[in-house]
Amino acid sequence: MKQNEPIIKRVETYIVDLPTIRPHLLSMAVMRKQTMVIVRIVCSDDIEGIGEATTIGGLTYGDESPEGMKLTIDQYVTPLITGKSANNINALMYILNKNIQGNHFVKSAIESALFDAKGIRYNVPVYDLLGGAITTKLPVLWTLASGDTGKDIAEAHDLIASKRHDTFKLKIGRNDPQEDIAHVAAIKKAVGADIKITVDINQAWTESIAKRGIQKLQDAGIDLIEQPIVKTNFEGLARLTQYFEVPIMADEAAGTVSDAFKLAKTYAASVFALKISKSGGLTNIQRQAAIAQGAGISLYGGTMLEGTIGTLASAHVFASLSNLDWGTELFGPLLLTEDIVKNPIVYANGVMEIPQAPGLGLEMDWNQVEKFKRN
Ligand code: MUC
Ligand code: MG
Repeated sequence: MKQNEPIIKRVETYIVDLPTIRPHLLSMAVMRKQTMVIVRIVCSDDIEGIGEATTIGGLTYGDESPEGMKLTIDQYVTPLITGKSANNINALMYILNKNIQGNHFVKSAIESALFDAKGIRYNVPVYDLLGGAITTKLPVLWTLASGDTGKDIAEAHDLIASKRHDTFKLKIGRNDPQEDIAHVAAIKKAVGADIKITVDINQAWTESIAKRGIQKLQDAGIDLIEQPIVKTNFEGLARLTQYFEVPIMADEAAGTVSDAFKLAKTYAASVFALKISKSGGLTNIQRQAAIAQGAGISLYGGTMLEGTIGTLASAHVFASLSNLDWGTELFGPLLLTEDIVKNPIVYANGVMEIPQAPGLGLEMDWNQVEKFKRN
C-alpha cells in the first residue's frame, strides 16, 4: 500500500422499503414496494461512498434476497475489505471474487460505493473514472405493467403528452399467450406506429409457444422482444434470433461476462440487456460491452428497478458505452413514491441527465433512510 493511502474504515448496510406508485406486474412477481440494500463505505479520510443492491420480488427474479444480501455484506464482505486501500477497486473486487462465489448484486453495490468514494476523493464524476462519458443524457423508456390494458393505454397517453417518455416496454407472460398478445396489440394500436415498443416475456414461454407468439408480436409491429424463453436455453434463443426479423434481446440469459461470451459465440441474441446487478458491477458491464462489440451485438441499458443510487451507478457506466443502440430503461426512481436522496434525477423529453458532480453525484437524505429502513 502507498503511504497515506485512504483505507476502508467501516461498512454500513440498511434494508430500505419504498412504496411503488402502482402495482408493477411481471411474469414472476407483483411488486407493491421496492426493497433495496443501501451500502455506505466510510474511509479513513472521512470520504464516504454509497451503493445499492436491489432485487425484484424477493427471490422470484434473482437468487439473492435483500435479507441475504445484507447478511452477506455484513458477515463476509466487510471483513475482507476493511483496512484495505479504498482506491484500488480492481484489487478489492479481485479479493471479493476470489473469496465469494456468485453474489453479483452484492458485488455490484460494493463496487458502486467504491467508485462513488473515489470520484468524490478525486473530484471527478464516476464516468470519468471509467474512461469518460460519450453522452451527458441517456434515453429512458417507461414500462407499462399495471396489469390492465385500459390503464396502460391511459398511462402511455399521459406520458407521451407530458413528453416524459416516447418509448415503452410491456411486461407479459402472466396470462394465456393469446390474451397477452391481444393486450400488446391493443396498446400498440392505441399509441401508434411512431412509438417504439419492447415486449418483455420474462422467460414465461416455451420455445414452441414463443415461435407462434413472437410471430404475432412481429406482425403487430413490435420493435424488440425481450427474454421470451427460460434463461438457460441459449440454443433456443439462438434459434429464435436467427428465425425472426424482429430483434431478440437476452436479459436474464445475459447475466455475467461469461454468459455474454457464450451467447456471442452463437449469436444467440441481437441485443444484450446489461444490468450492473446481474454482472456484478460497473467494470463487468464494460467487459460484456466489449464482447458484444466484437460480436456485432447491440446493447440496452437495463435496470433491476433500482432507486436513485443504483440507477446513477448504472447511468455512469452506460454513458461510457459506444454501442448502446437501444437506449435504457433507467426509470426505477420514477416507479417509487419516495426517494432517499435530496437531489433526484432529472427526467424530461425521453432522457435522463447524468450528474456532473463528483462521484455518483448524489446527496443522501439520511432522514429518509431512517424513516424507511427496517429495524
Ligand atoms: C426486467 O426483466 O427487465 C426492468 C424493467 C421492468 O419493468 O422490469 C425490470 C425487469
Ligand atoms: Mg427483462
